[in-house]
Amino acid sequence: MPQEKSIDPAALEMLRYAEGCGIGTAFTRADEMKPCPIGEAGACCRICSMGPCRLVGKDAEDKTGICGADLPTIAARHFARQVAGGVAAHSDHGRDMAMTLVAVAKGEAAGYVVKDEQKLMAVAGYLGIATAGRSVNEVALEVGETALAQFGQPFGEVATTRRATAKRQALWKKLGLTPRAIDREVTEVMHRTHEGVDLDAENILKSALRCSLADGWGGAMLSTDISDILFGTPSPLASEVNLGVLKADQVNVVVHGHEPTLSAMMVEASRDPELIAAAQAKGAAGINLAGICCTANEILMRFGIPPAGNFLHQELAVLTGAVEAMVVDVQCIMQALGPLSQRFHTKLVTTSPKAKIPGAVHVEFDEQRAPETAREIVRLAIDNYPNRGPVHIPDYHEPLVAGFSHEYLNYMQGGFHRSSFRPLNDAVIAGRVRGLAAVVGCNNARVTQDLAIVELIKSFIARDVMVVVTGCAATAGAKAGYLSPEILDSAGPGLREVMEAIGIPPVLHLGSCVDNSRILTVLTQVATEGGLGEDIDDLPAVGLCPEWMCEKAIAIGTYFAASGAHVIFGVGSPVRASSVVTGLMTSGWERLVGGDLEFEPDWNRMLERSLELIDAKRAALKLPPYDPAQFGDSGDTPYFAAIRAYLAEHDGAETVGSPAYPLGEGAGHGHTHGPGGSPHTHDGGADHAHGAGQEA
Ligand code: BF8
Ligand code: SF4
Repeated sequence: MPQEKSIDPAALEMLRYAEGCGIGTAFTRADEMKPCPIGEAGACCRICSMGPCRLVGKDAEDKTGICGADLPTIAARHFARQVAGGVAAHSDHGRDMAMTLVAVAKGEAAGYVVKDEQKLMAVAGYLGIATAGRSVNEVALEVGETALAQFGQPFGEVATTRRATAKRQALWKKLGLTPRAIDREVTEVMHRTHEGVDLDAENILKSALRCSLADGWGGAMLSTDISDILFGTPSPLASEVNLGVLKADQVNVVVHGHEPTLSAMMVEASRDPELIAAAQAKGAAGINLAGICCTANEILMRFGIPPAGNFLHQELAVLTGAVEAMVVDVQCIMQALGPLSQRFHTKLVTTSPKAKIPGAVHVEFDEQRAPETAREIVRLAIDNYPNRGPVHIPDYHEPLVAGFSHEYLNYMQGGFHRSSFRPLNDAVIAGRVRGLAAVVGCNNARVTQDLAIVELIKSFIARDVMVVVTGCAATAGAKAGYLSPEILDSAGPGLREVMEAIGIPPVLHLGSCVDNSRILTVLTQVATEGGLGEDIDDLPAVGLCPEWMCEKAIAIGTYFAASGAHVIFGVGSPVRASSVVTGLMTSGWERLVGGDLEFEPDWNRMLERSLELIDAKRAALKLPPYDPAQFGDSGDTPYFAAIRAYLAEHDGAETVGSPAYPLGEGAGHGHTHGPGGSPHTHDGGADHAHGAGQEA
């Protein structure tokens, strides 16, 4: 049934349209190809050519592969390799960011500058780099080189792990879990899980924990920090989301993938008056830039560019027939886009030497000539506009507020000079806020798109649990209207009162998947602010990844567990076949590091379990039990009144054809302007949003 495919009416409309055109998508391919039940549960080993060995049947836990490897070893090895794959992806992205920073500092990357000097100095501080009396570029060069050293240093430990609590750092040291160098941890997991090396499931999983920390507290954290340095630390801005952000009368360019380097240049290119004039000469009203997946989050957070959707929307965007160019870099890009784009006029443009797709045009991104590359791609899209066939854009676009960073949350709670998390901690202590939930991660074609994500967000805020979101889960929440300030009305009275007082919405978009590192530093500050214990494992907080799909999600879940958080994934467990490994990752890890990783396909049970975990932490902290009737209704603050008034008046996204502010100001106001500055706003000219606050 189509309605089982997605809760998003735009997706459902496009799936009906695809069916009419006789075109398959990931949604239909998921029906046609069932997952292999052996591999899915972690019971298949294909590490050497004596296999693949499949340990199945009622006595599977007593069987071994040809080499004698048992089910715990096989499941743990496969899981560890998934972690290593995810860490490699995030960290290689982080490395590219560091390379760009070095090139900028040396004056070799035209078009880029250090946009957020304050963040540069803060990062220099974490890395132990002197800043006094040095130029911005000198500091930037040393920050970039120090960041690069974290990948391959022969001795020492990954420097950014020093941002964890002292207690956590000591625990990691005691357990031998402190990552030494990012690449080394990935390599070591690959070595240990090679045929005939580490054959003890518990020991294999320990290496997976250490490897994951090289991501969250290493590669991903550096990626976030350097992106903030180069493109600005996010602060709140308004935009809109879903396929309806595509414009029937404009040249639509969709950027898809993960890295902000090229997409930031695409923002600039698509605002270029010369290129806009070229688009007009072809009969288009302008150039419209939109995003998919985490590239969308990167340029939403800093430039207000509207996301056209999350992971499962990539094919649907091409199906609209309105996309002149889909420009991809790395990660989460379906090969299906190659043949699909050839059935439409869409030019699929690959840009990374690491990621080519049959059927695509390759325009290689080179940071030394980034603005030219971006302009070349926009030109290609403009030239493609006259080739358009029939266009079908579903008319759904929801307003949203995004752009929350750790720095901004600090600012909101105490101003520039007295920044703190005191108001939030006090609210949790008093029970106005029951706890915190991070809802993150992917779409997965095996489950109803966005359903579990949106139901969890909705259920949490109604129960006074504050929610932070990243990645495709953030886009899912936004499409369903949960990132609109209007949603304050759906929050429980205690949460609502606090959010109004602080001046933030109950669901905070913290960015892309590498920006999950922001959640680590936020939790660390909450834990050290006072009154809620000493470390992340003391907090009434839980992490959820309801629709996990890829190895990066597994890496993220693992580093949150290793940092002390309880983590619950949806869909299904990749180690289900082994009760031993399941036990090691739940009670075993909880004893070891205070956090754990559980898998629960039913979102209702994910919710129950989350609330149980949150309430248990409250009890352990001797906080008053959560009482939903304790706090009454509250009024509106001027902050929300202002956002509401803005949305009522402007109801629409920024389009790059009509910039309301020059690119150079993008997010540079992050630290210096306050919340008093209105959220980034733009003159949209978009028509009305549909399905606001739609229910699943
Ligand atoms: O890095 S949430 S589907 S786009 S992996 Fe991919 Fe998953 Fe989306 Fe972002 Ni994250
Ligand atoms: Fe089979 Fe062992 Fe080879 Fe794995 S490593 S495929 S269990 S023989």
